[in-house]
Amino acid sequence: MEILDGAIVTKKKILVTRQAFPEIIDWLRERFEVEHNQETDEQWSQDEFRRRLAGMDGALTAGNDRVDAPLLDALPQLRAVCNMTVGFNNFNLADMTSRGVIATNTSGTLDETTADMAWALMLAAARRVTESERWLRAGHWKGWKNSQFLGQDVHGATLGIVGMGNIGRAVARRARGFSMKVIYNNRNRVSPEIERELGVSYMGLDELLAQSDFVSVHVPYYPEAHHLIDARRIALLKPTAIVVNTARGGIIDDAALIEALKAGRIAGAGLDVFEGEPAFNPGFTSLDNVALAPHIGSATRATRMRMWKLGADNLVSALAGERPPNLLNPDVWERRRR
Ligand code: 8YV
Repeated sequence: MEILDGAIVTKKKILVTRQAFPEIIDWLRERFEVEHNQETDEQWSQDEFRRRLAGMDGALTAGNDRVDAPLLDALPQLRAVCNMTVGFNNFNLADMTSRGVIATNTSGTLDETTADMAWALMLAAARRVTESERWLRAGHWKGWKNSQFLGQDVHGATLGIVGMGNIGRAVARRARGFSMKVIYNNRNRVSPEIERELGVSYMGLDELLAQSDFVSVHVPYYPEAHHLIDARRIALLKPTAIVVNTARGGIIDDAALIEALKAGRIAGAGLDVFEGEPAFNPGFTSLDNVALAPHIGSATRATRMRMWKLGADNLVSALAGERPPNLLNPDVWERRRR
């Protein structure tokens, strides 16, 4: 509650589910009554999430906070859930829409940063950077040898990009500096102008996998994308191929990927995301030919700040009755306007 020009104004209540930068919490506090998770930053169980959301008008959420019918039915006062992430596979959009709950994401905030990470993993896997560092730290280096950690050239190779959205395009632009041939697959072929500008050619997914030296995955997770790259498709890859995933766990069949890596049927992988993360298939840890990272694709201070700020802006708009900039379910909005 706040007194404004002598009148008592009740601030709306919001929940911030993960630890945000303090200036974001301060900014939100000027506008809302804020409950947060600043101290622990632990992922709450679904029960705890529901309990903490009781009485809230809105929430600022991260990628693991599941919002679906069972949760929403217990929270009839909830008006808006705003992800501070680009991916929104934690939302059941149909459930949110049918209950009139606004959903937003933060598209456009992390494209270049995630593209940088895809390249970091591609180069690390190709040049065996993490593997050779482990070996060096373990004290094995006794001197130079011609055959030590022979890797693969990235420059001049063929890069297959699966998913030509904003991040896929940012990856393609970087490939120019490496003189790569870039082929891509996407649900919808992009316009000839964009293909020309990026210097990329469209290809069916199977053919792309068979032709690529490097494959980088940039499709969002949606039900049909589950195991898009499965055992059959992994078998199409060249024995020298390296696969990079900075998109979402579950798009690649991790067990099939591990089999292929173990058997040397492909050369390597660079992975920032895993099926069932933060748990992940323990088979990866004993493989030398994979560079692994704990979902840090967007993890730079500047980018995370942009994500939080845009997520907060969306929440402020949504709860002020203004159309939020990154509205994911316009039907809810249309219904409210009528
Ligand atoms: C987030 C992401 O860090 O925005 C996304 O879709 O995958 C990441 O950048 C993560 O989802 C936070 O939960």
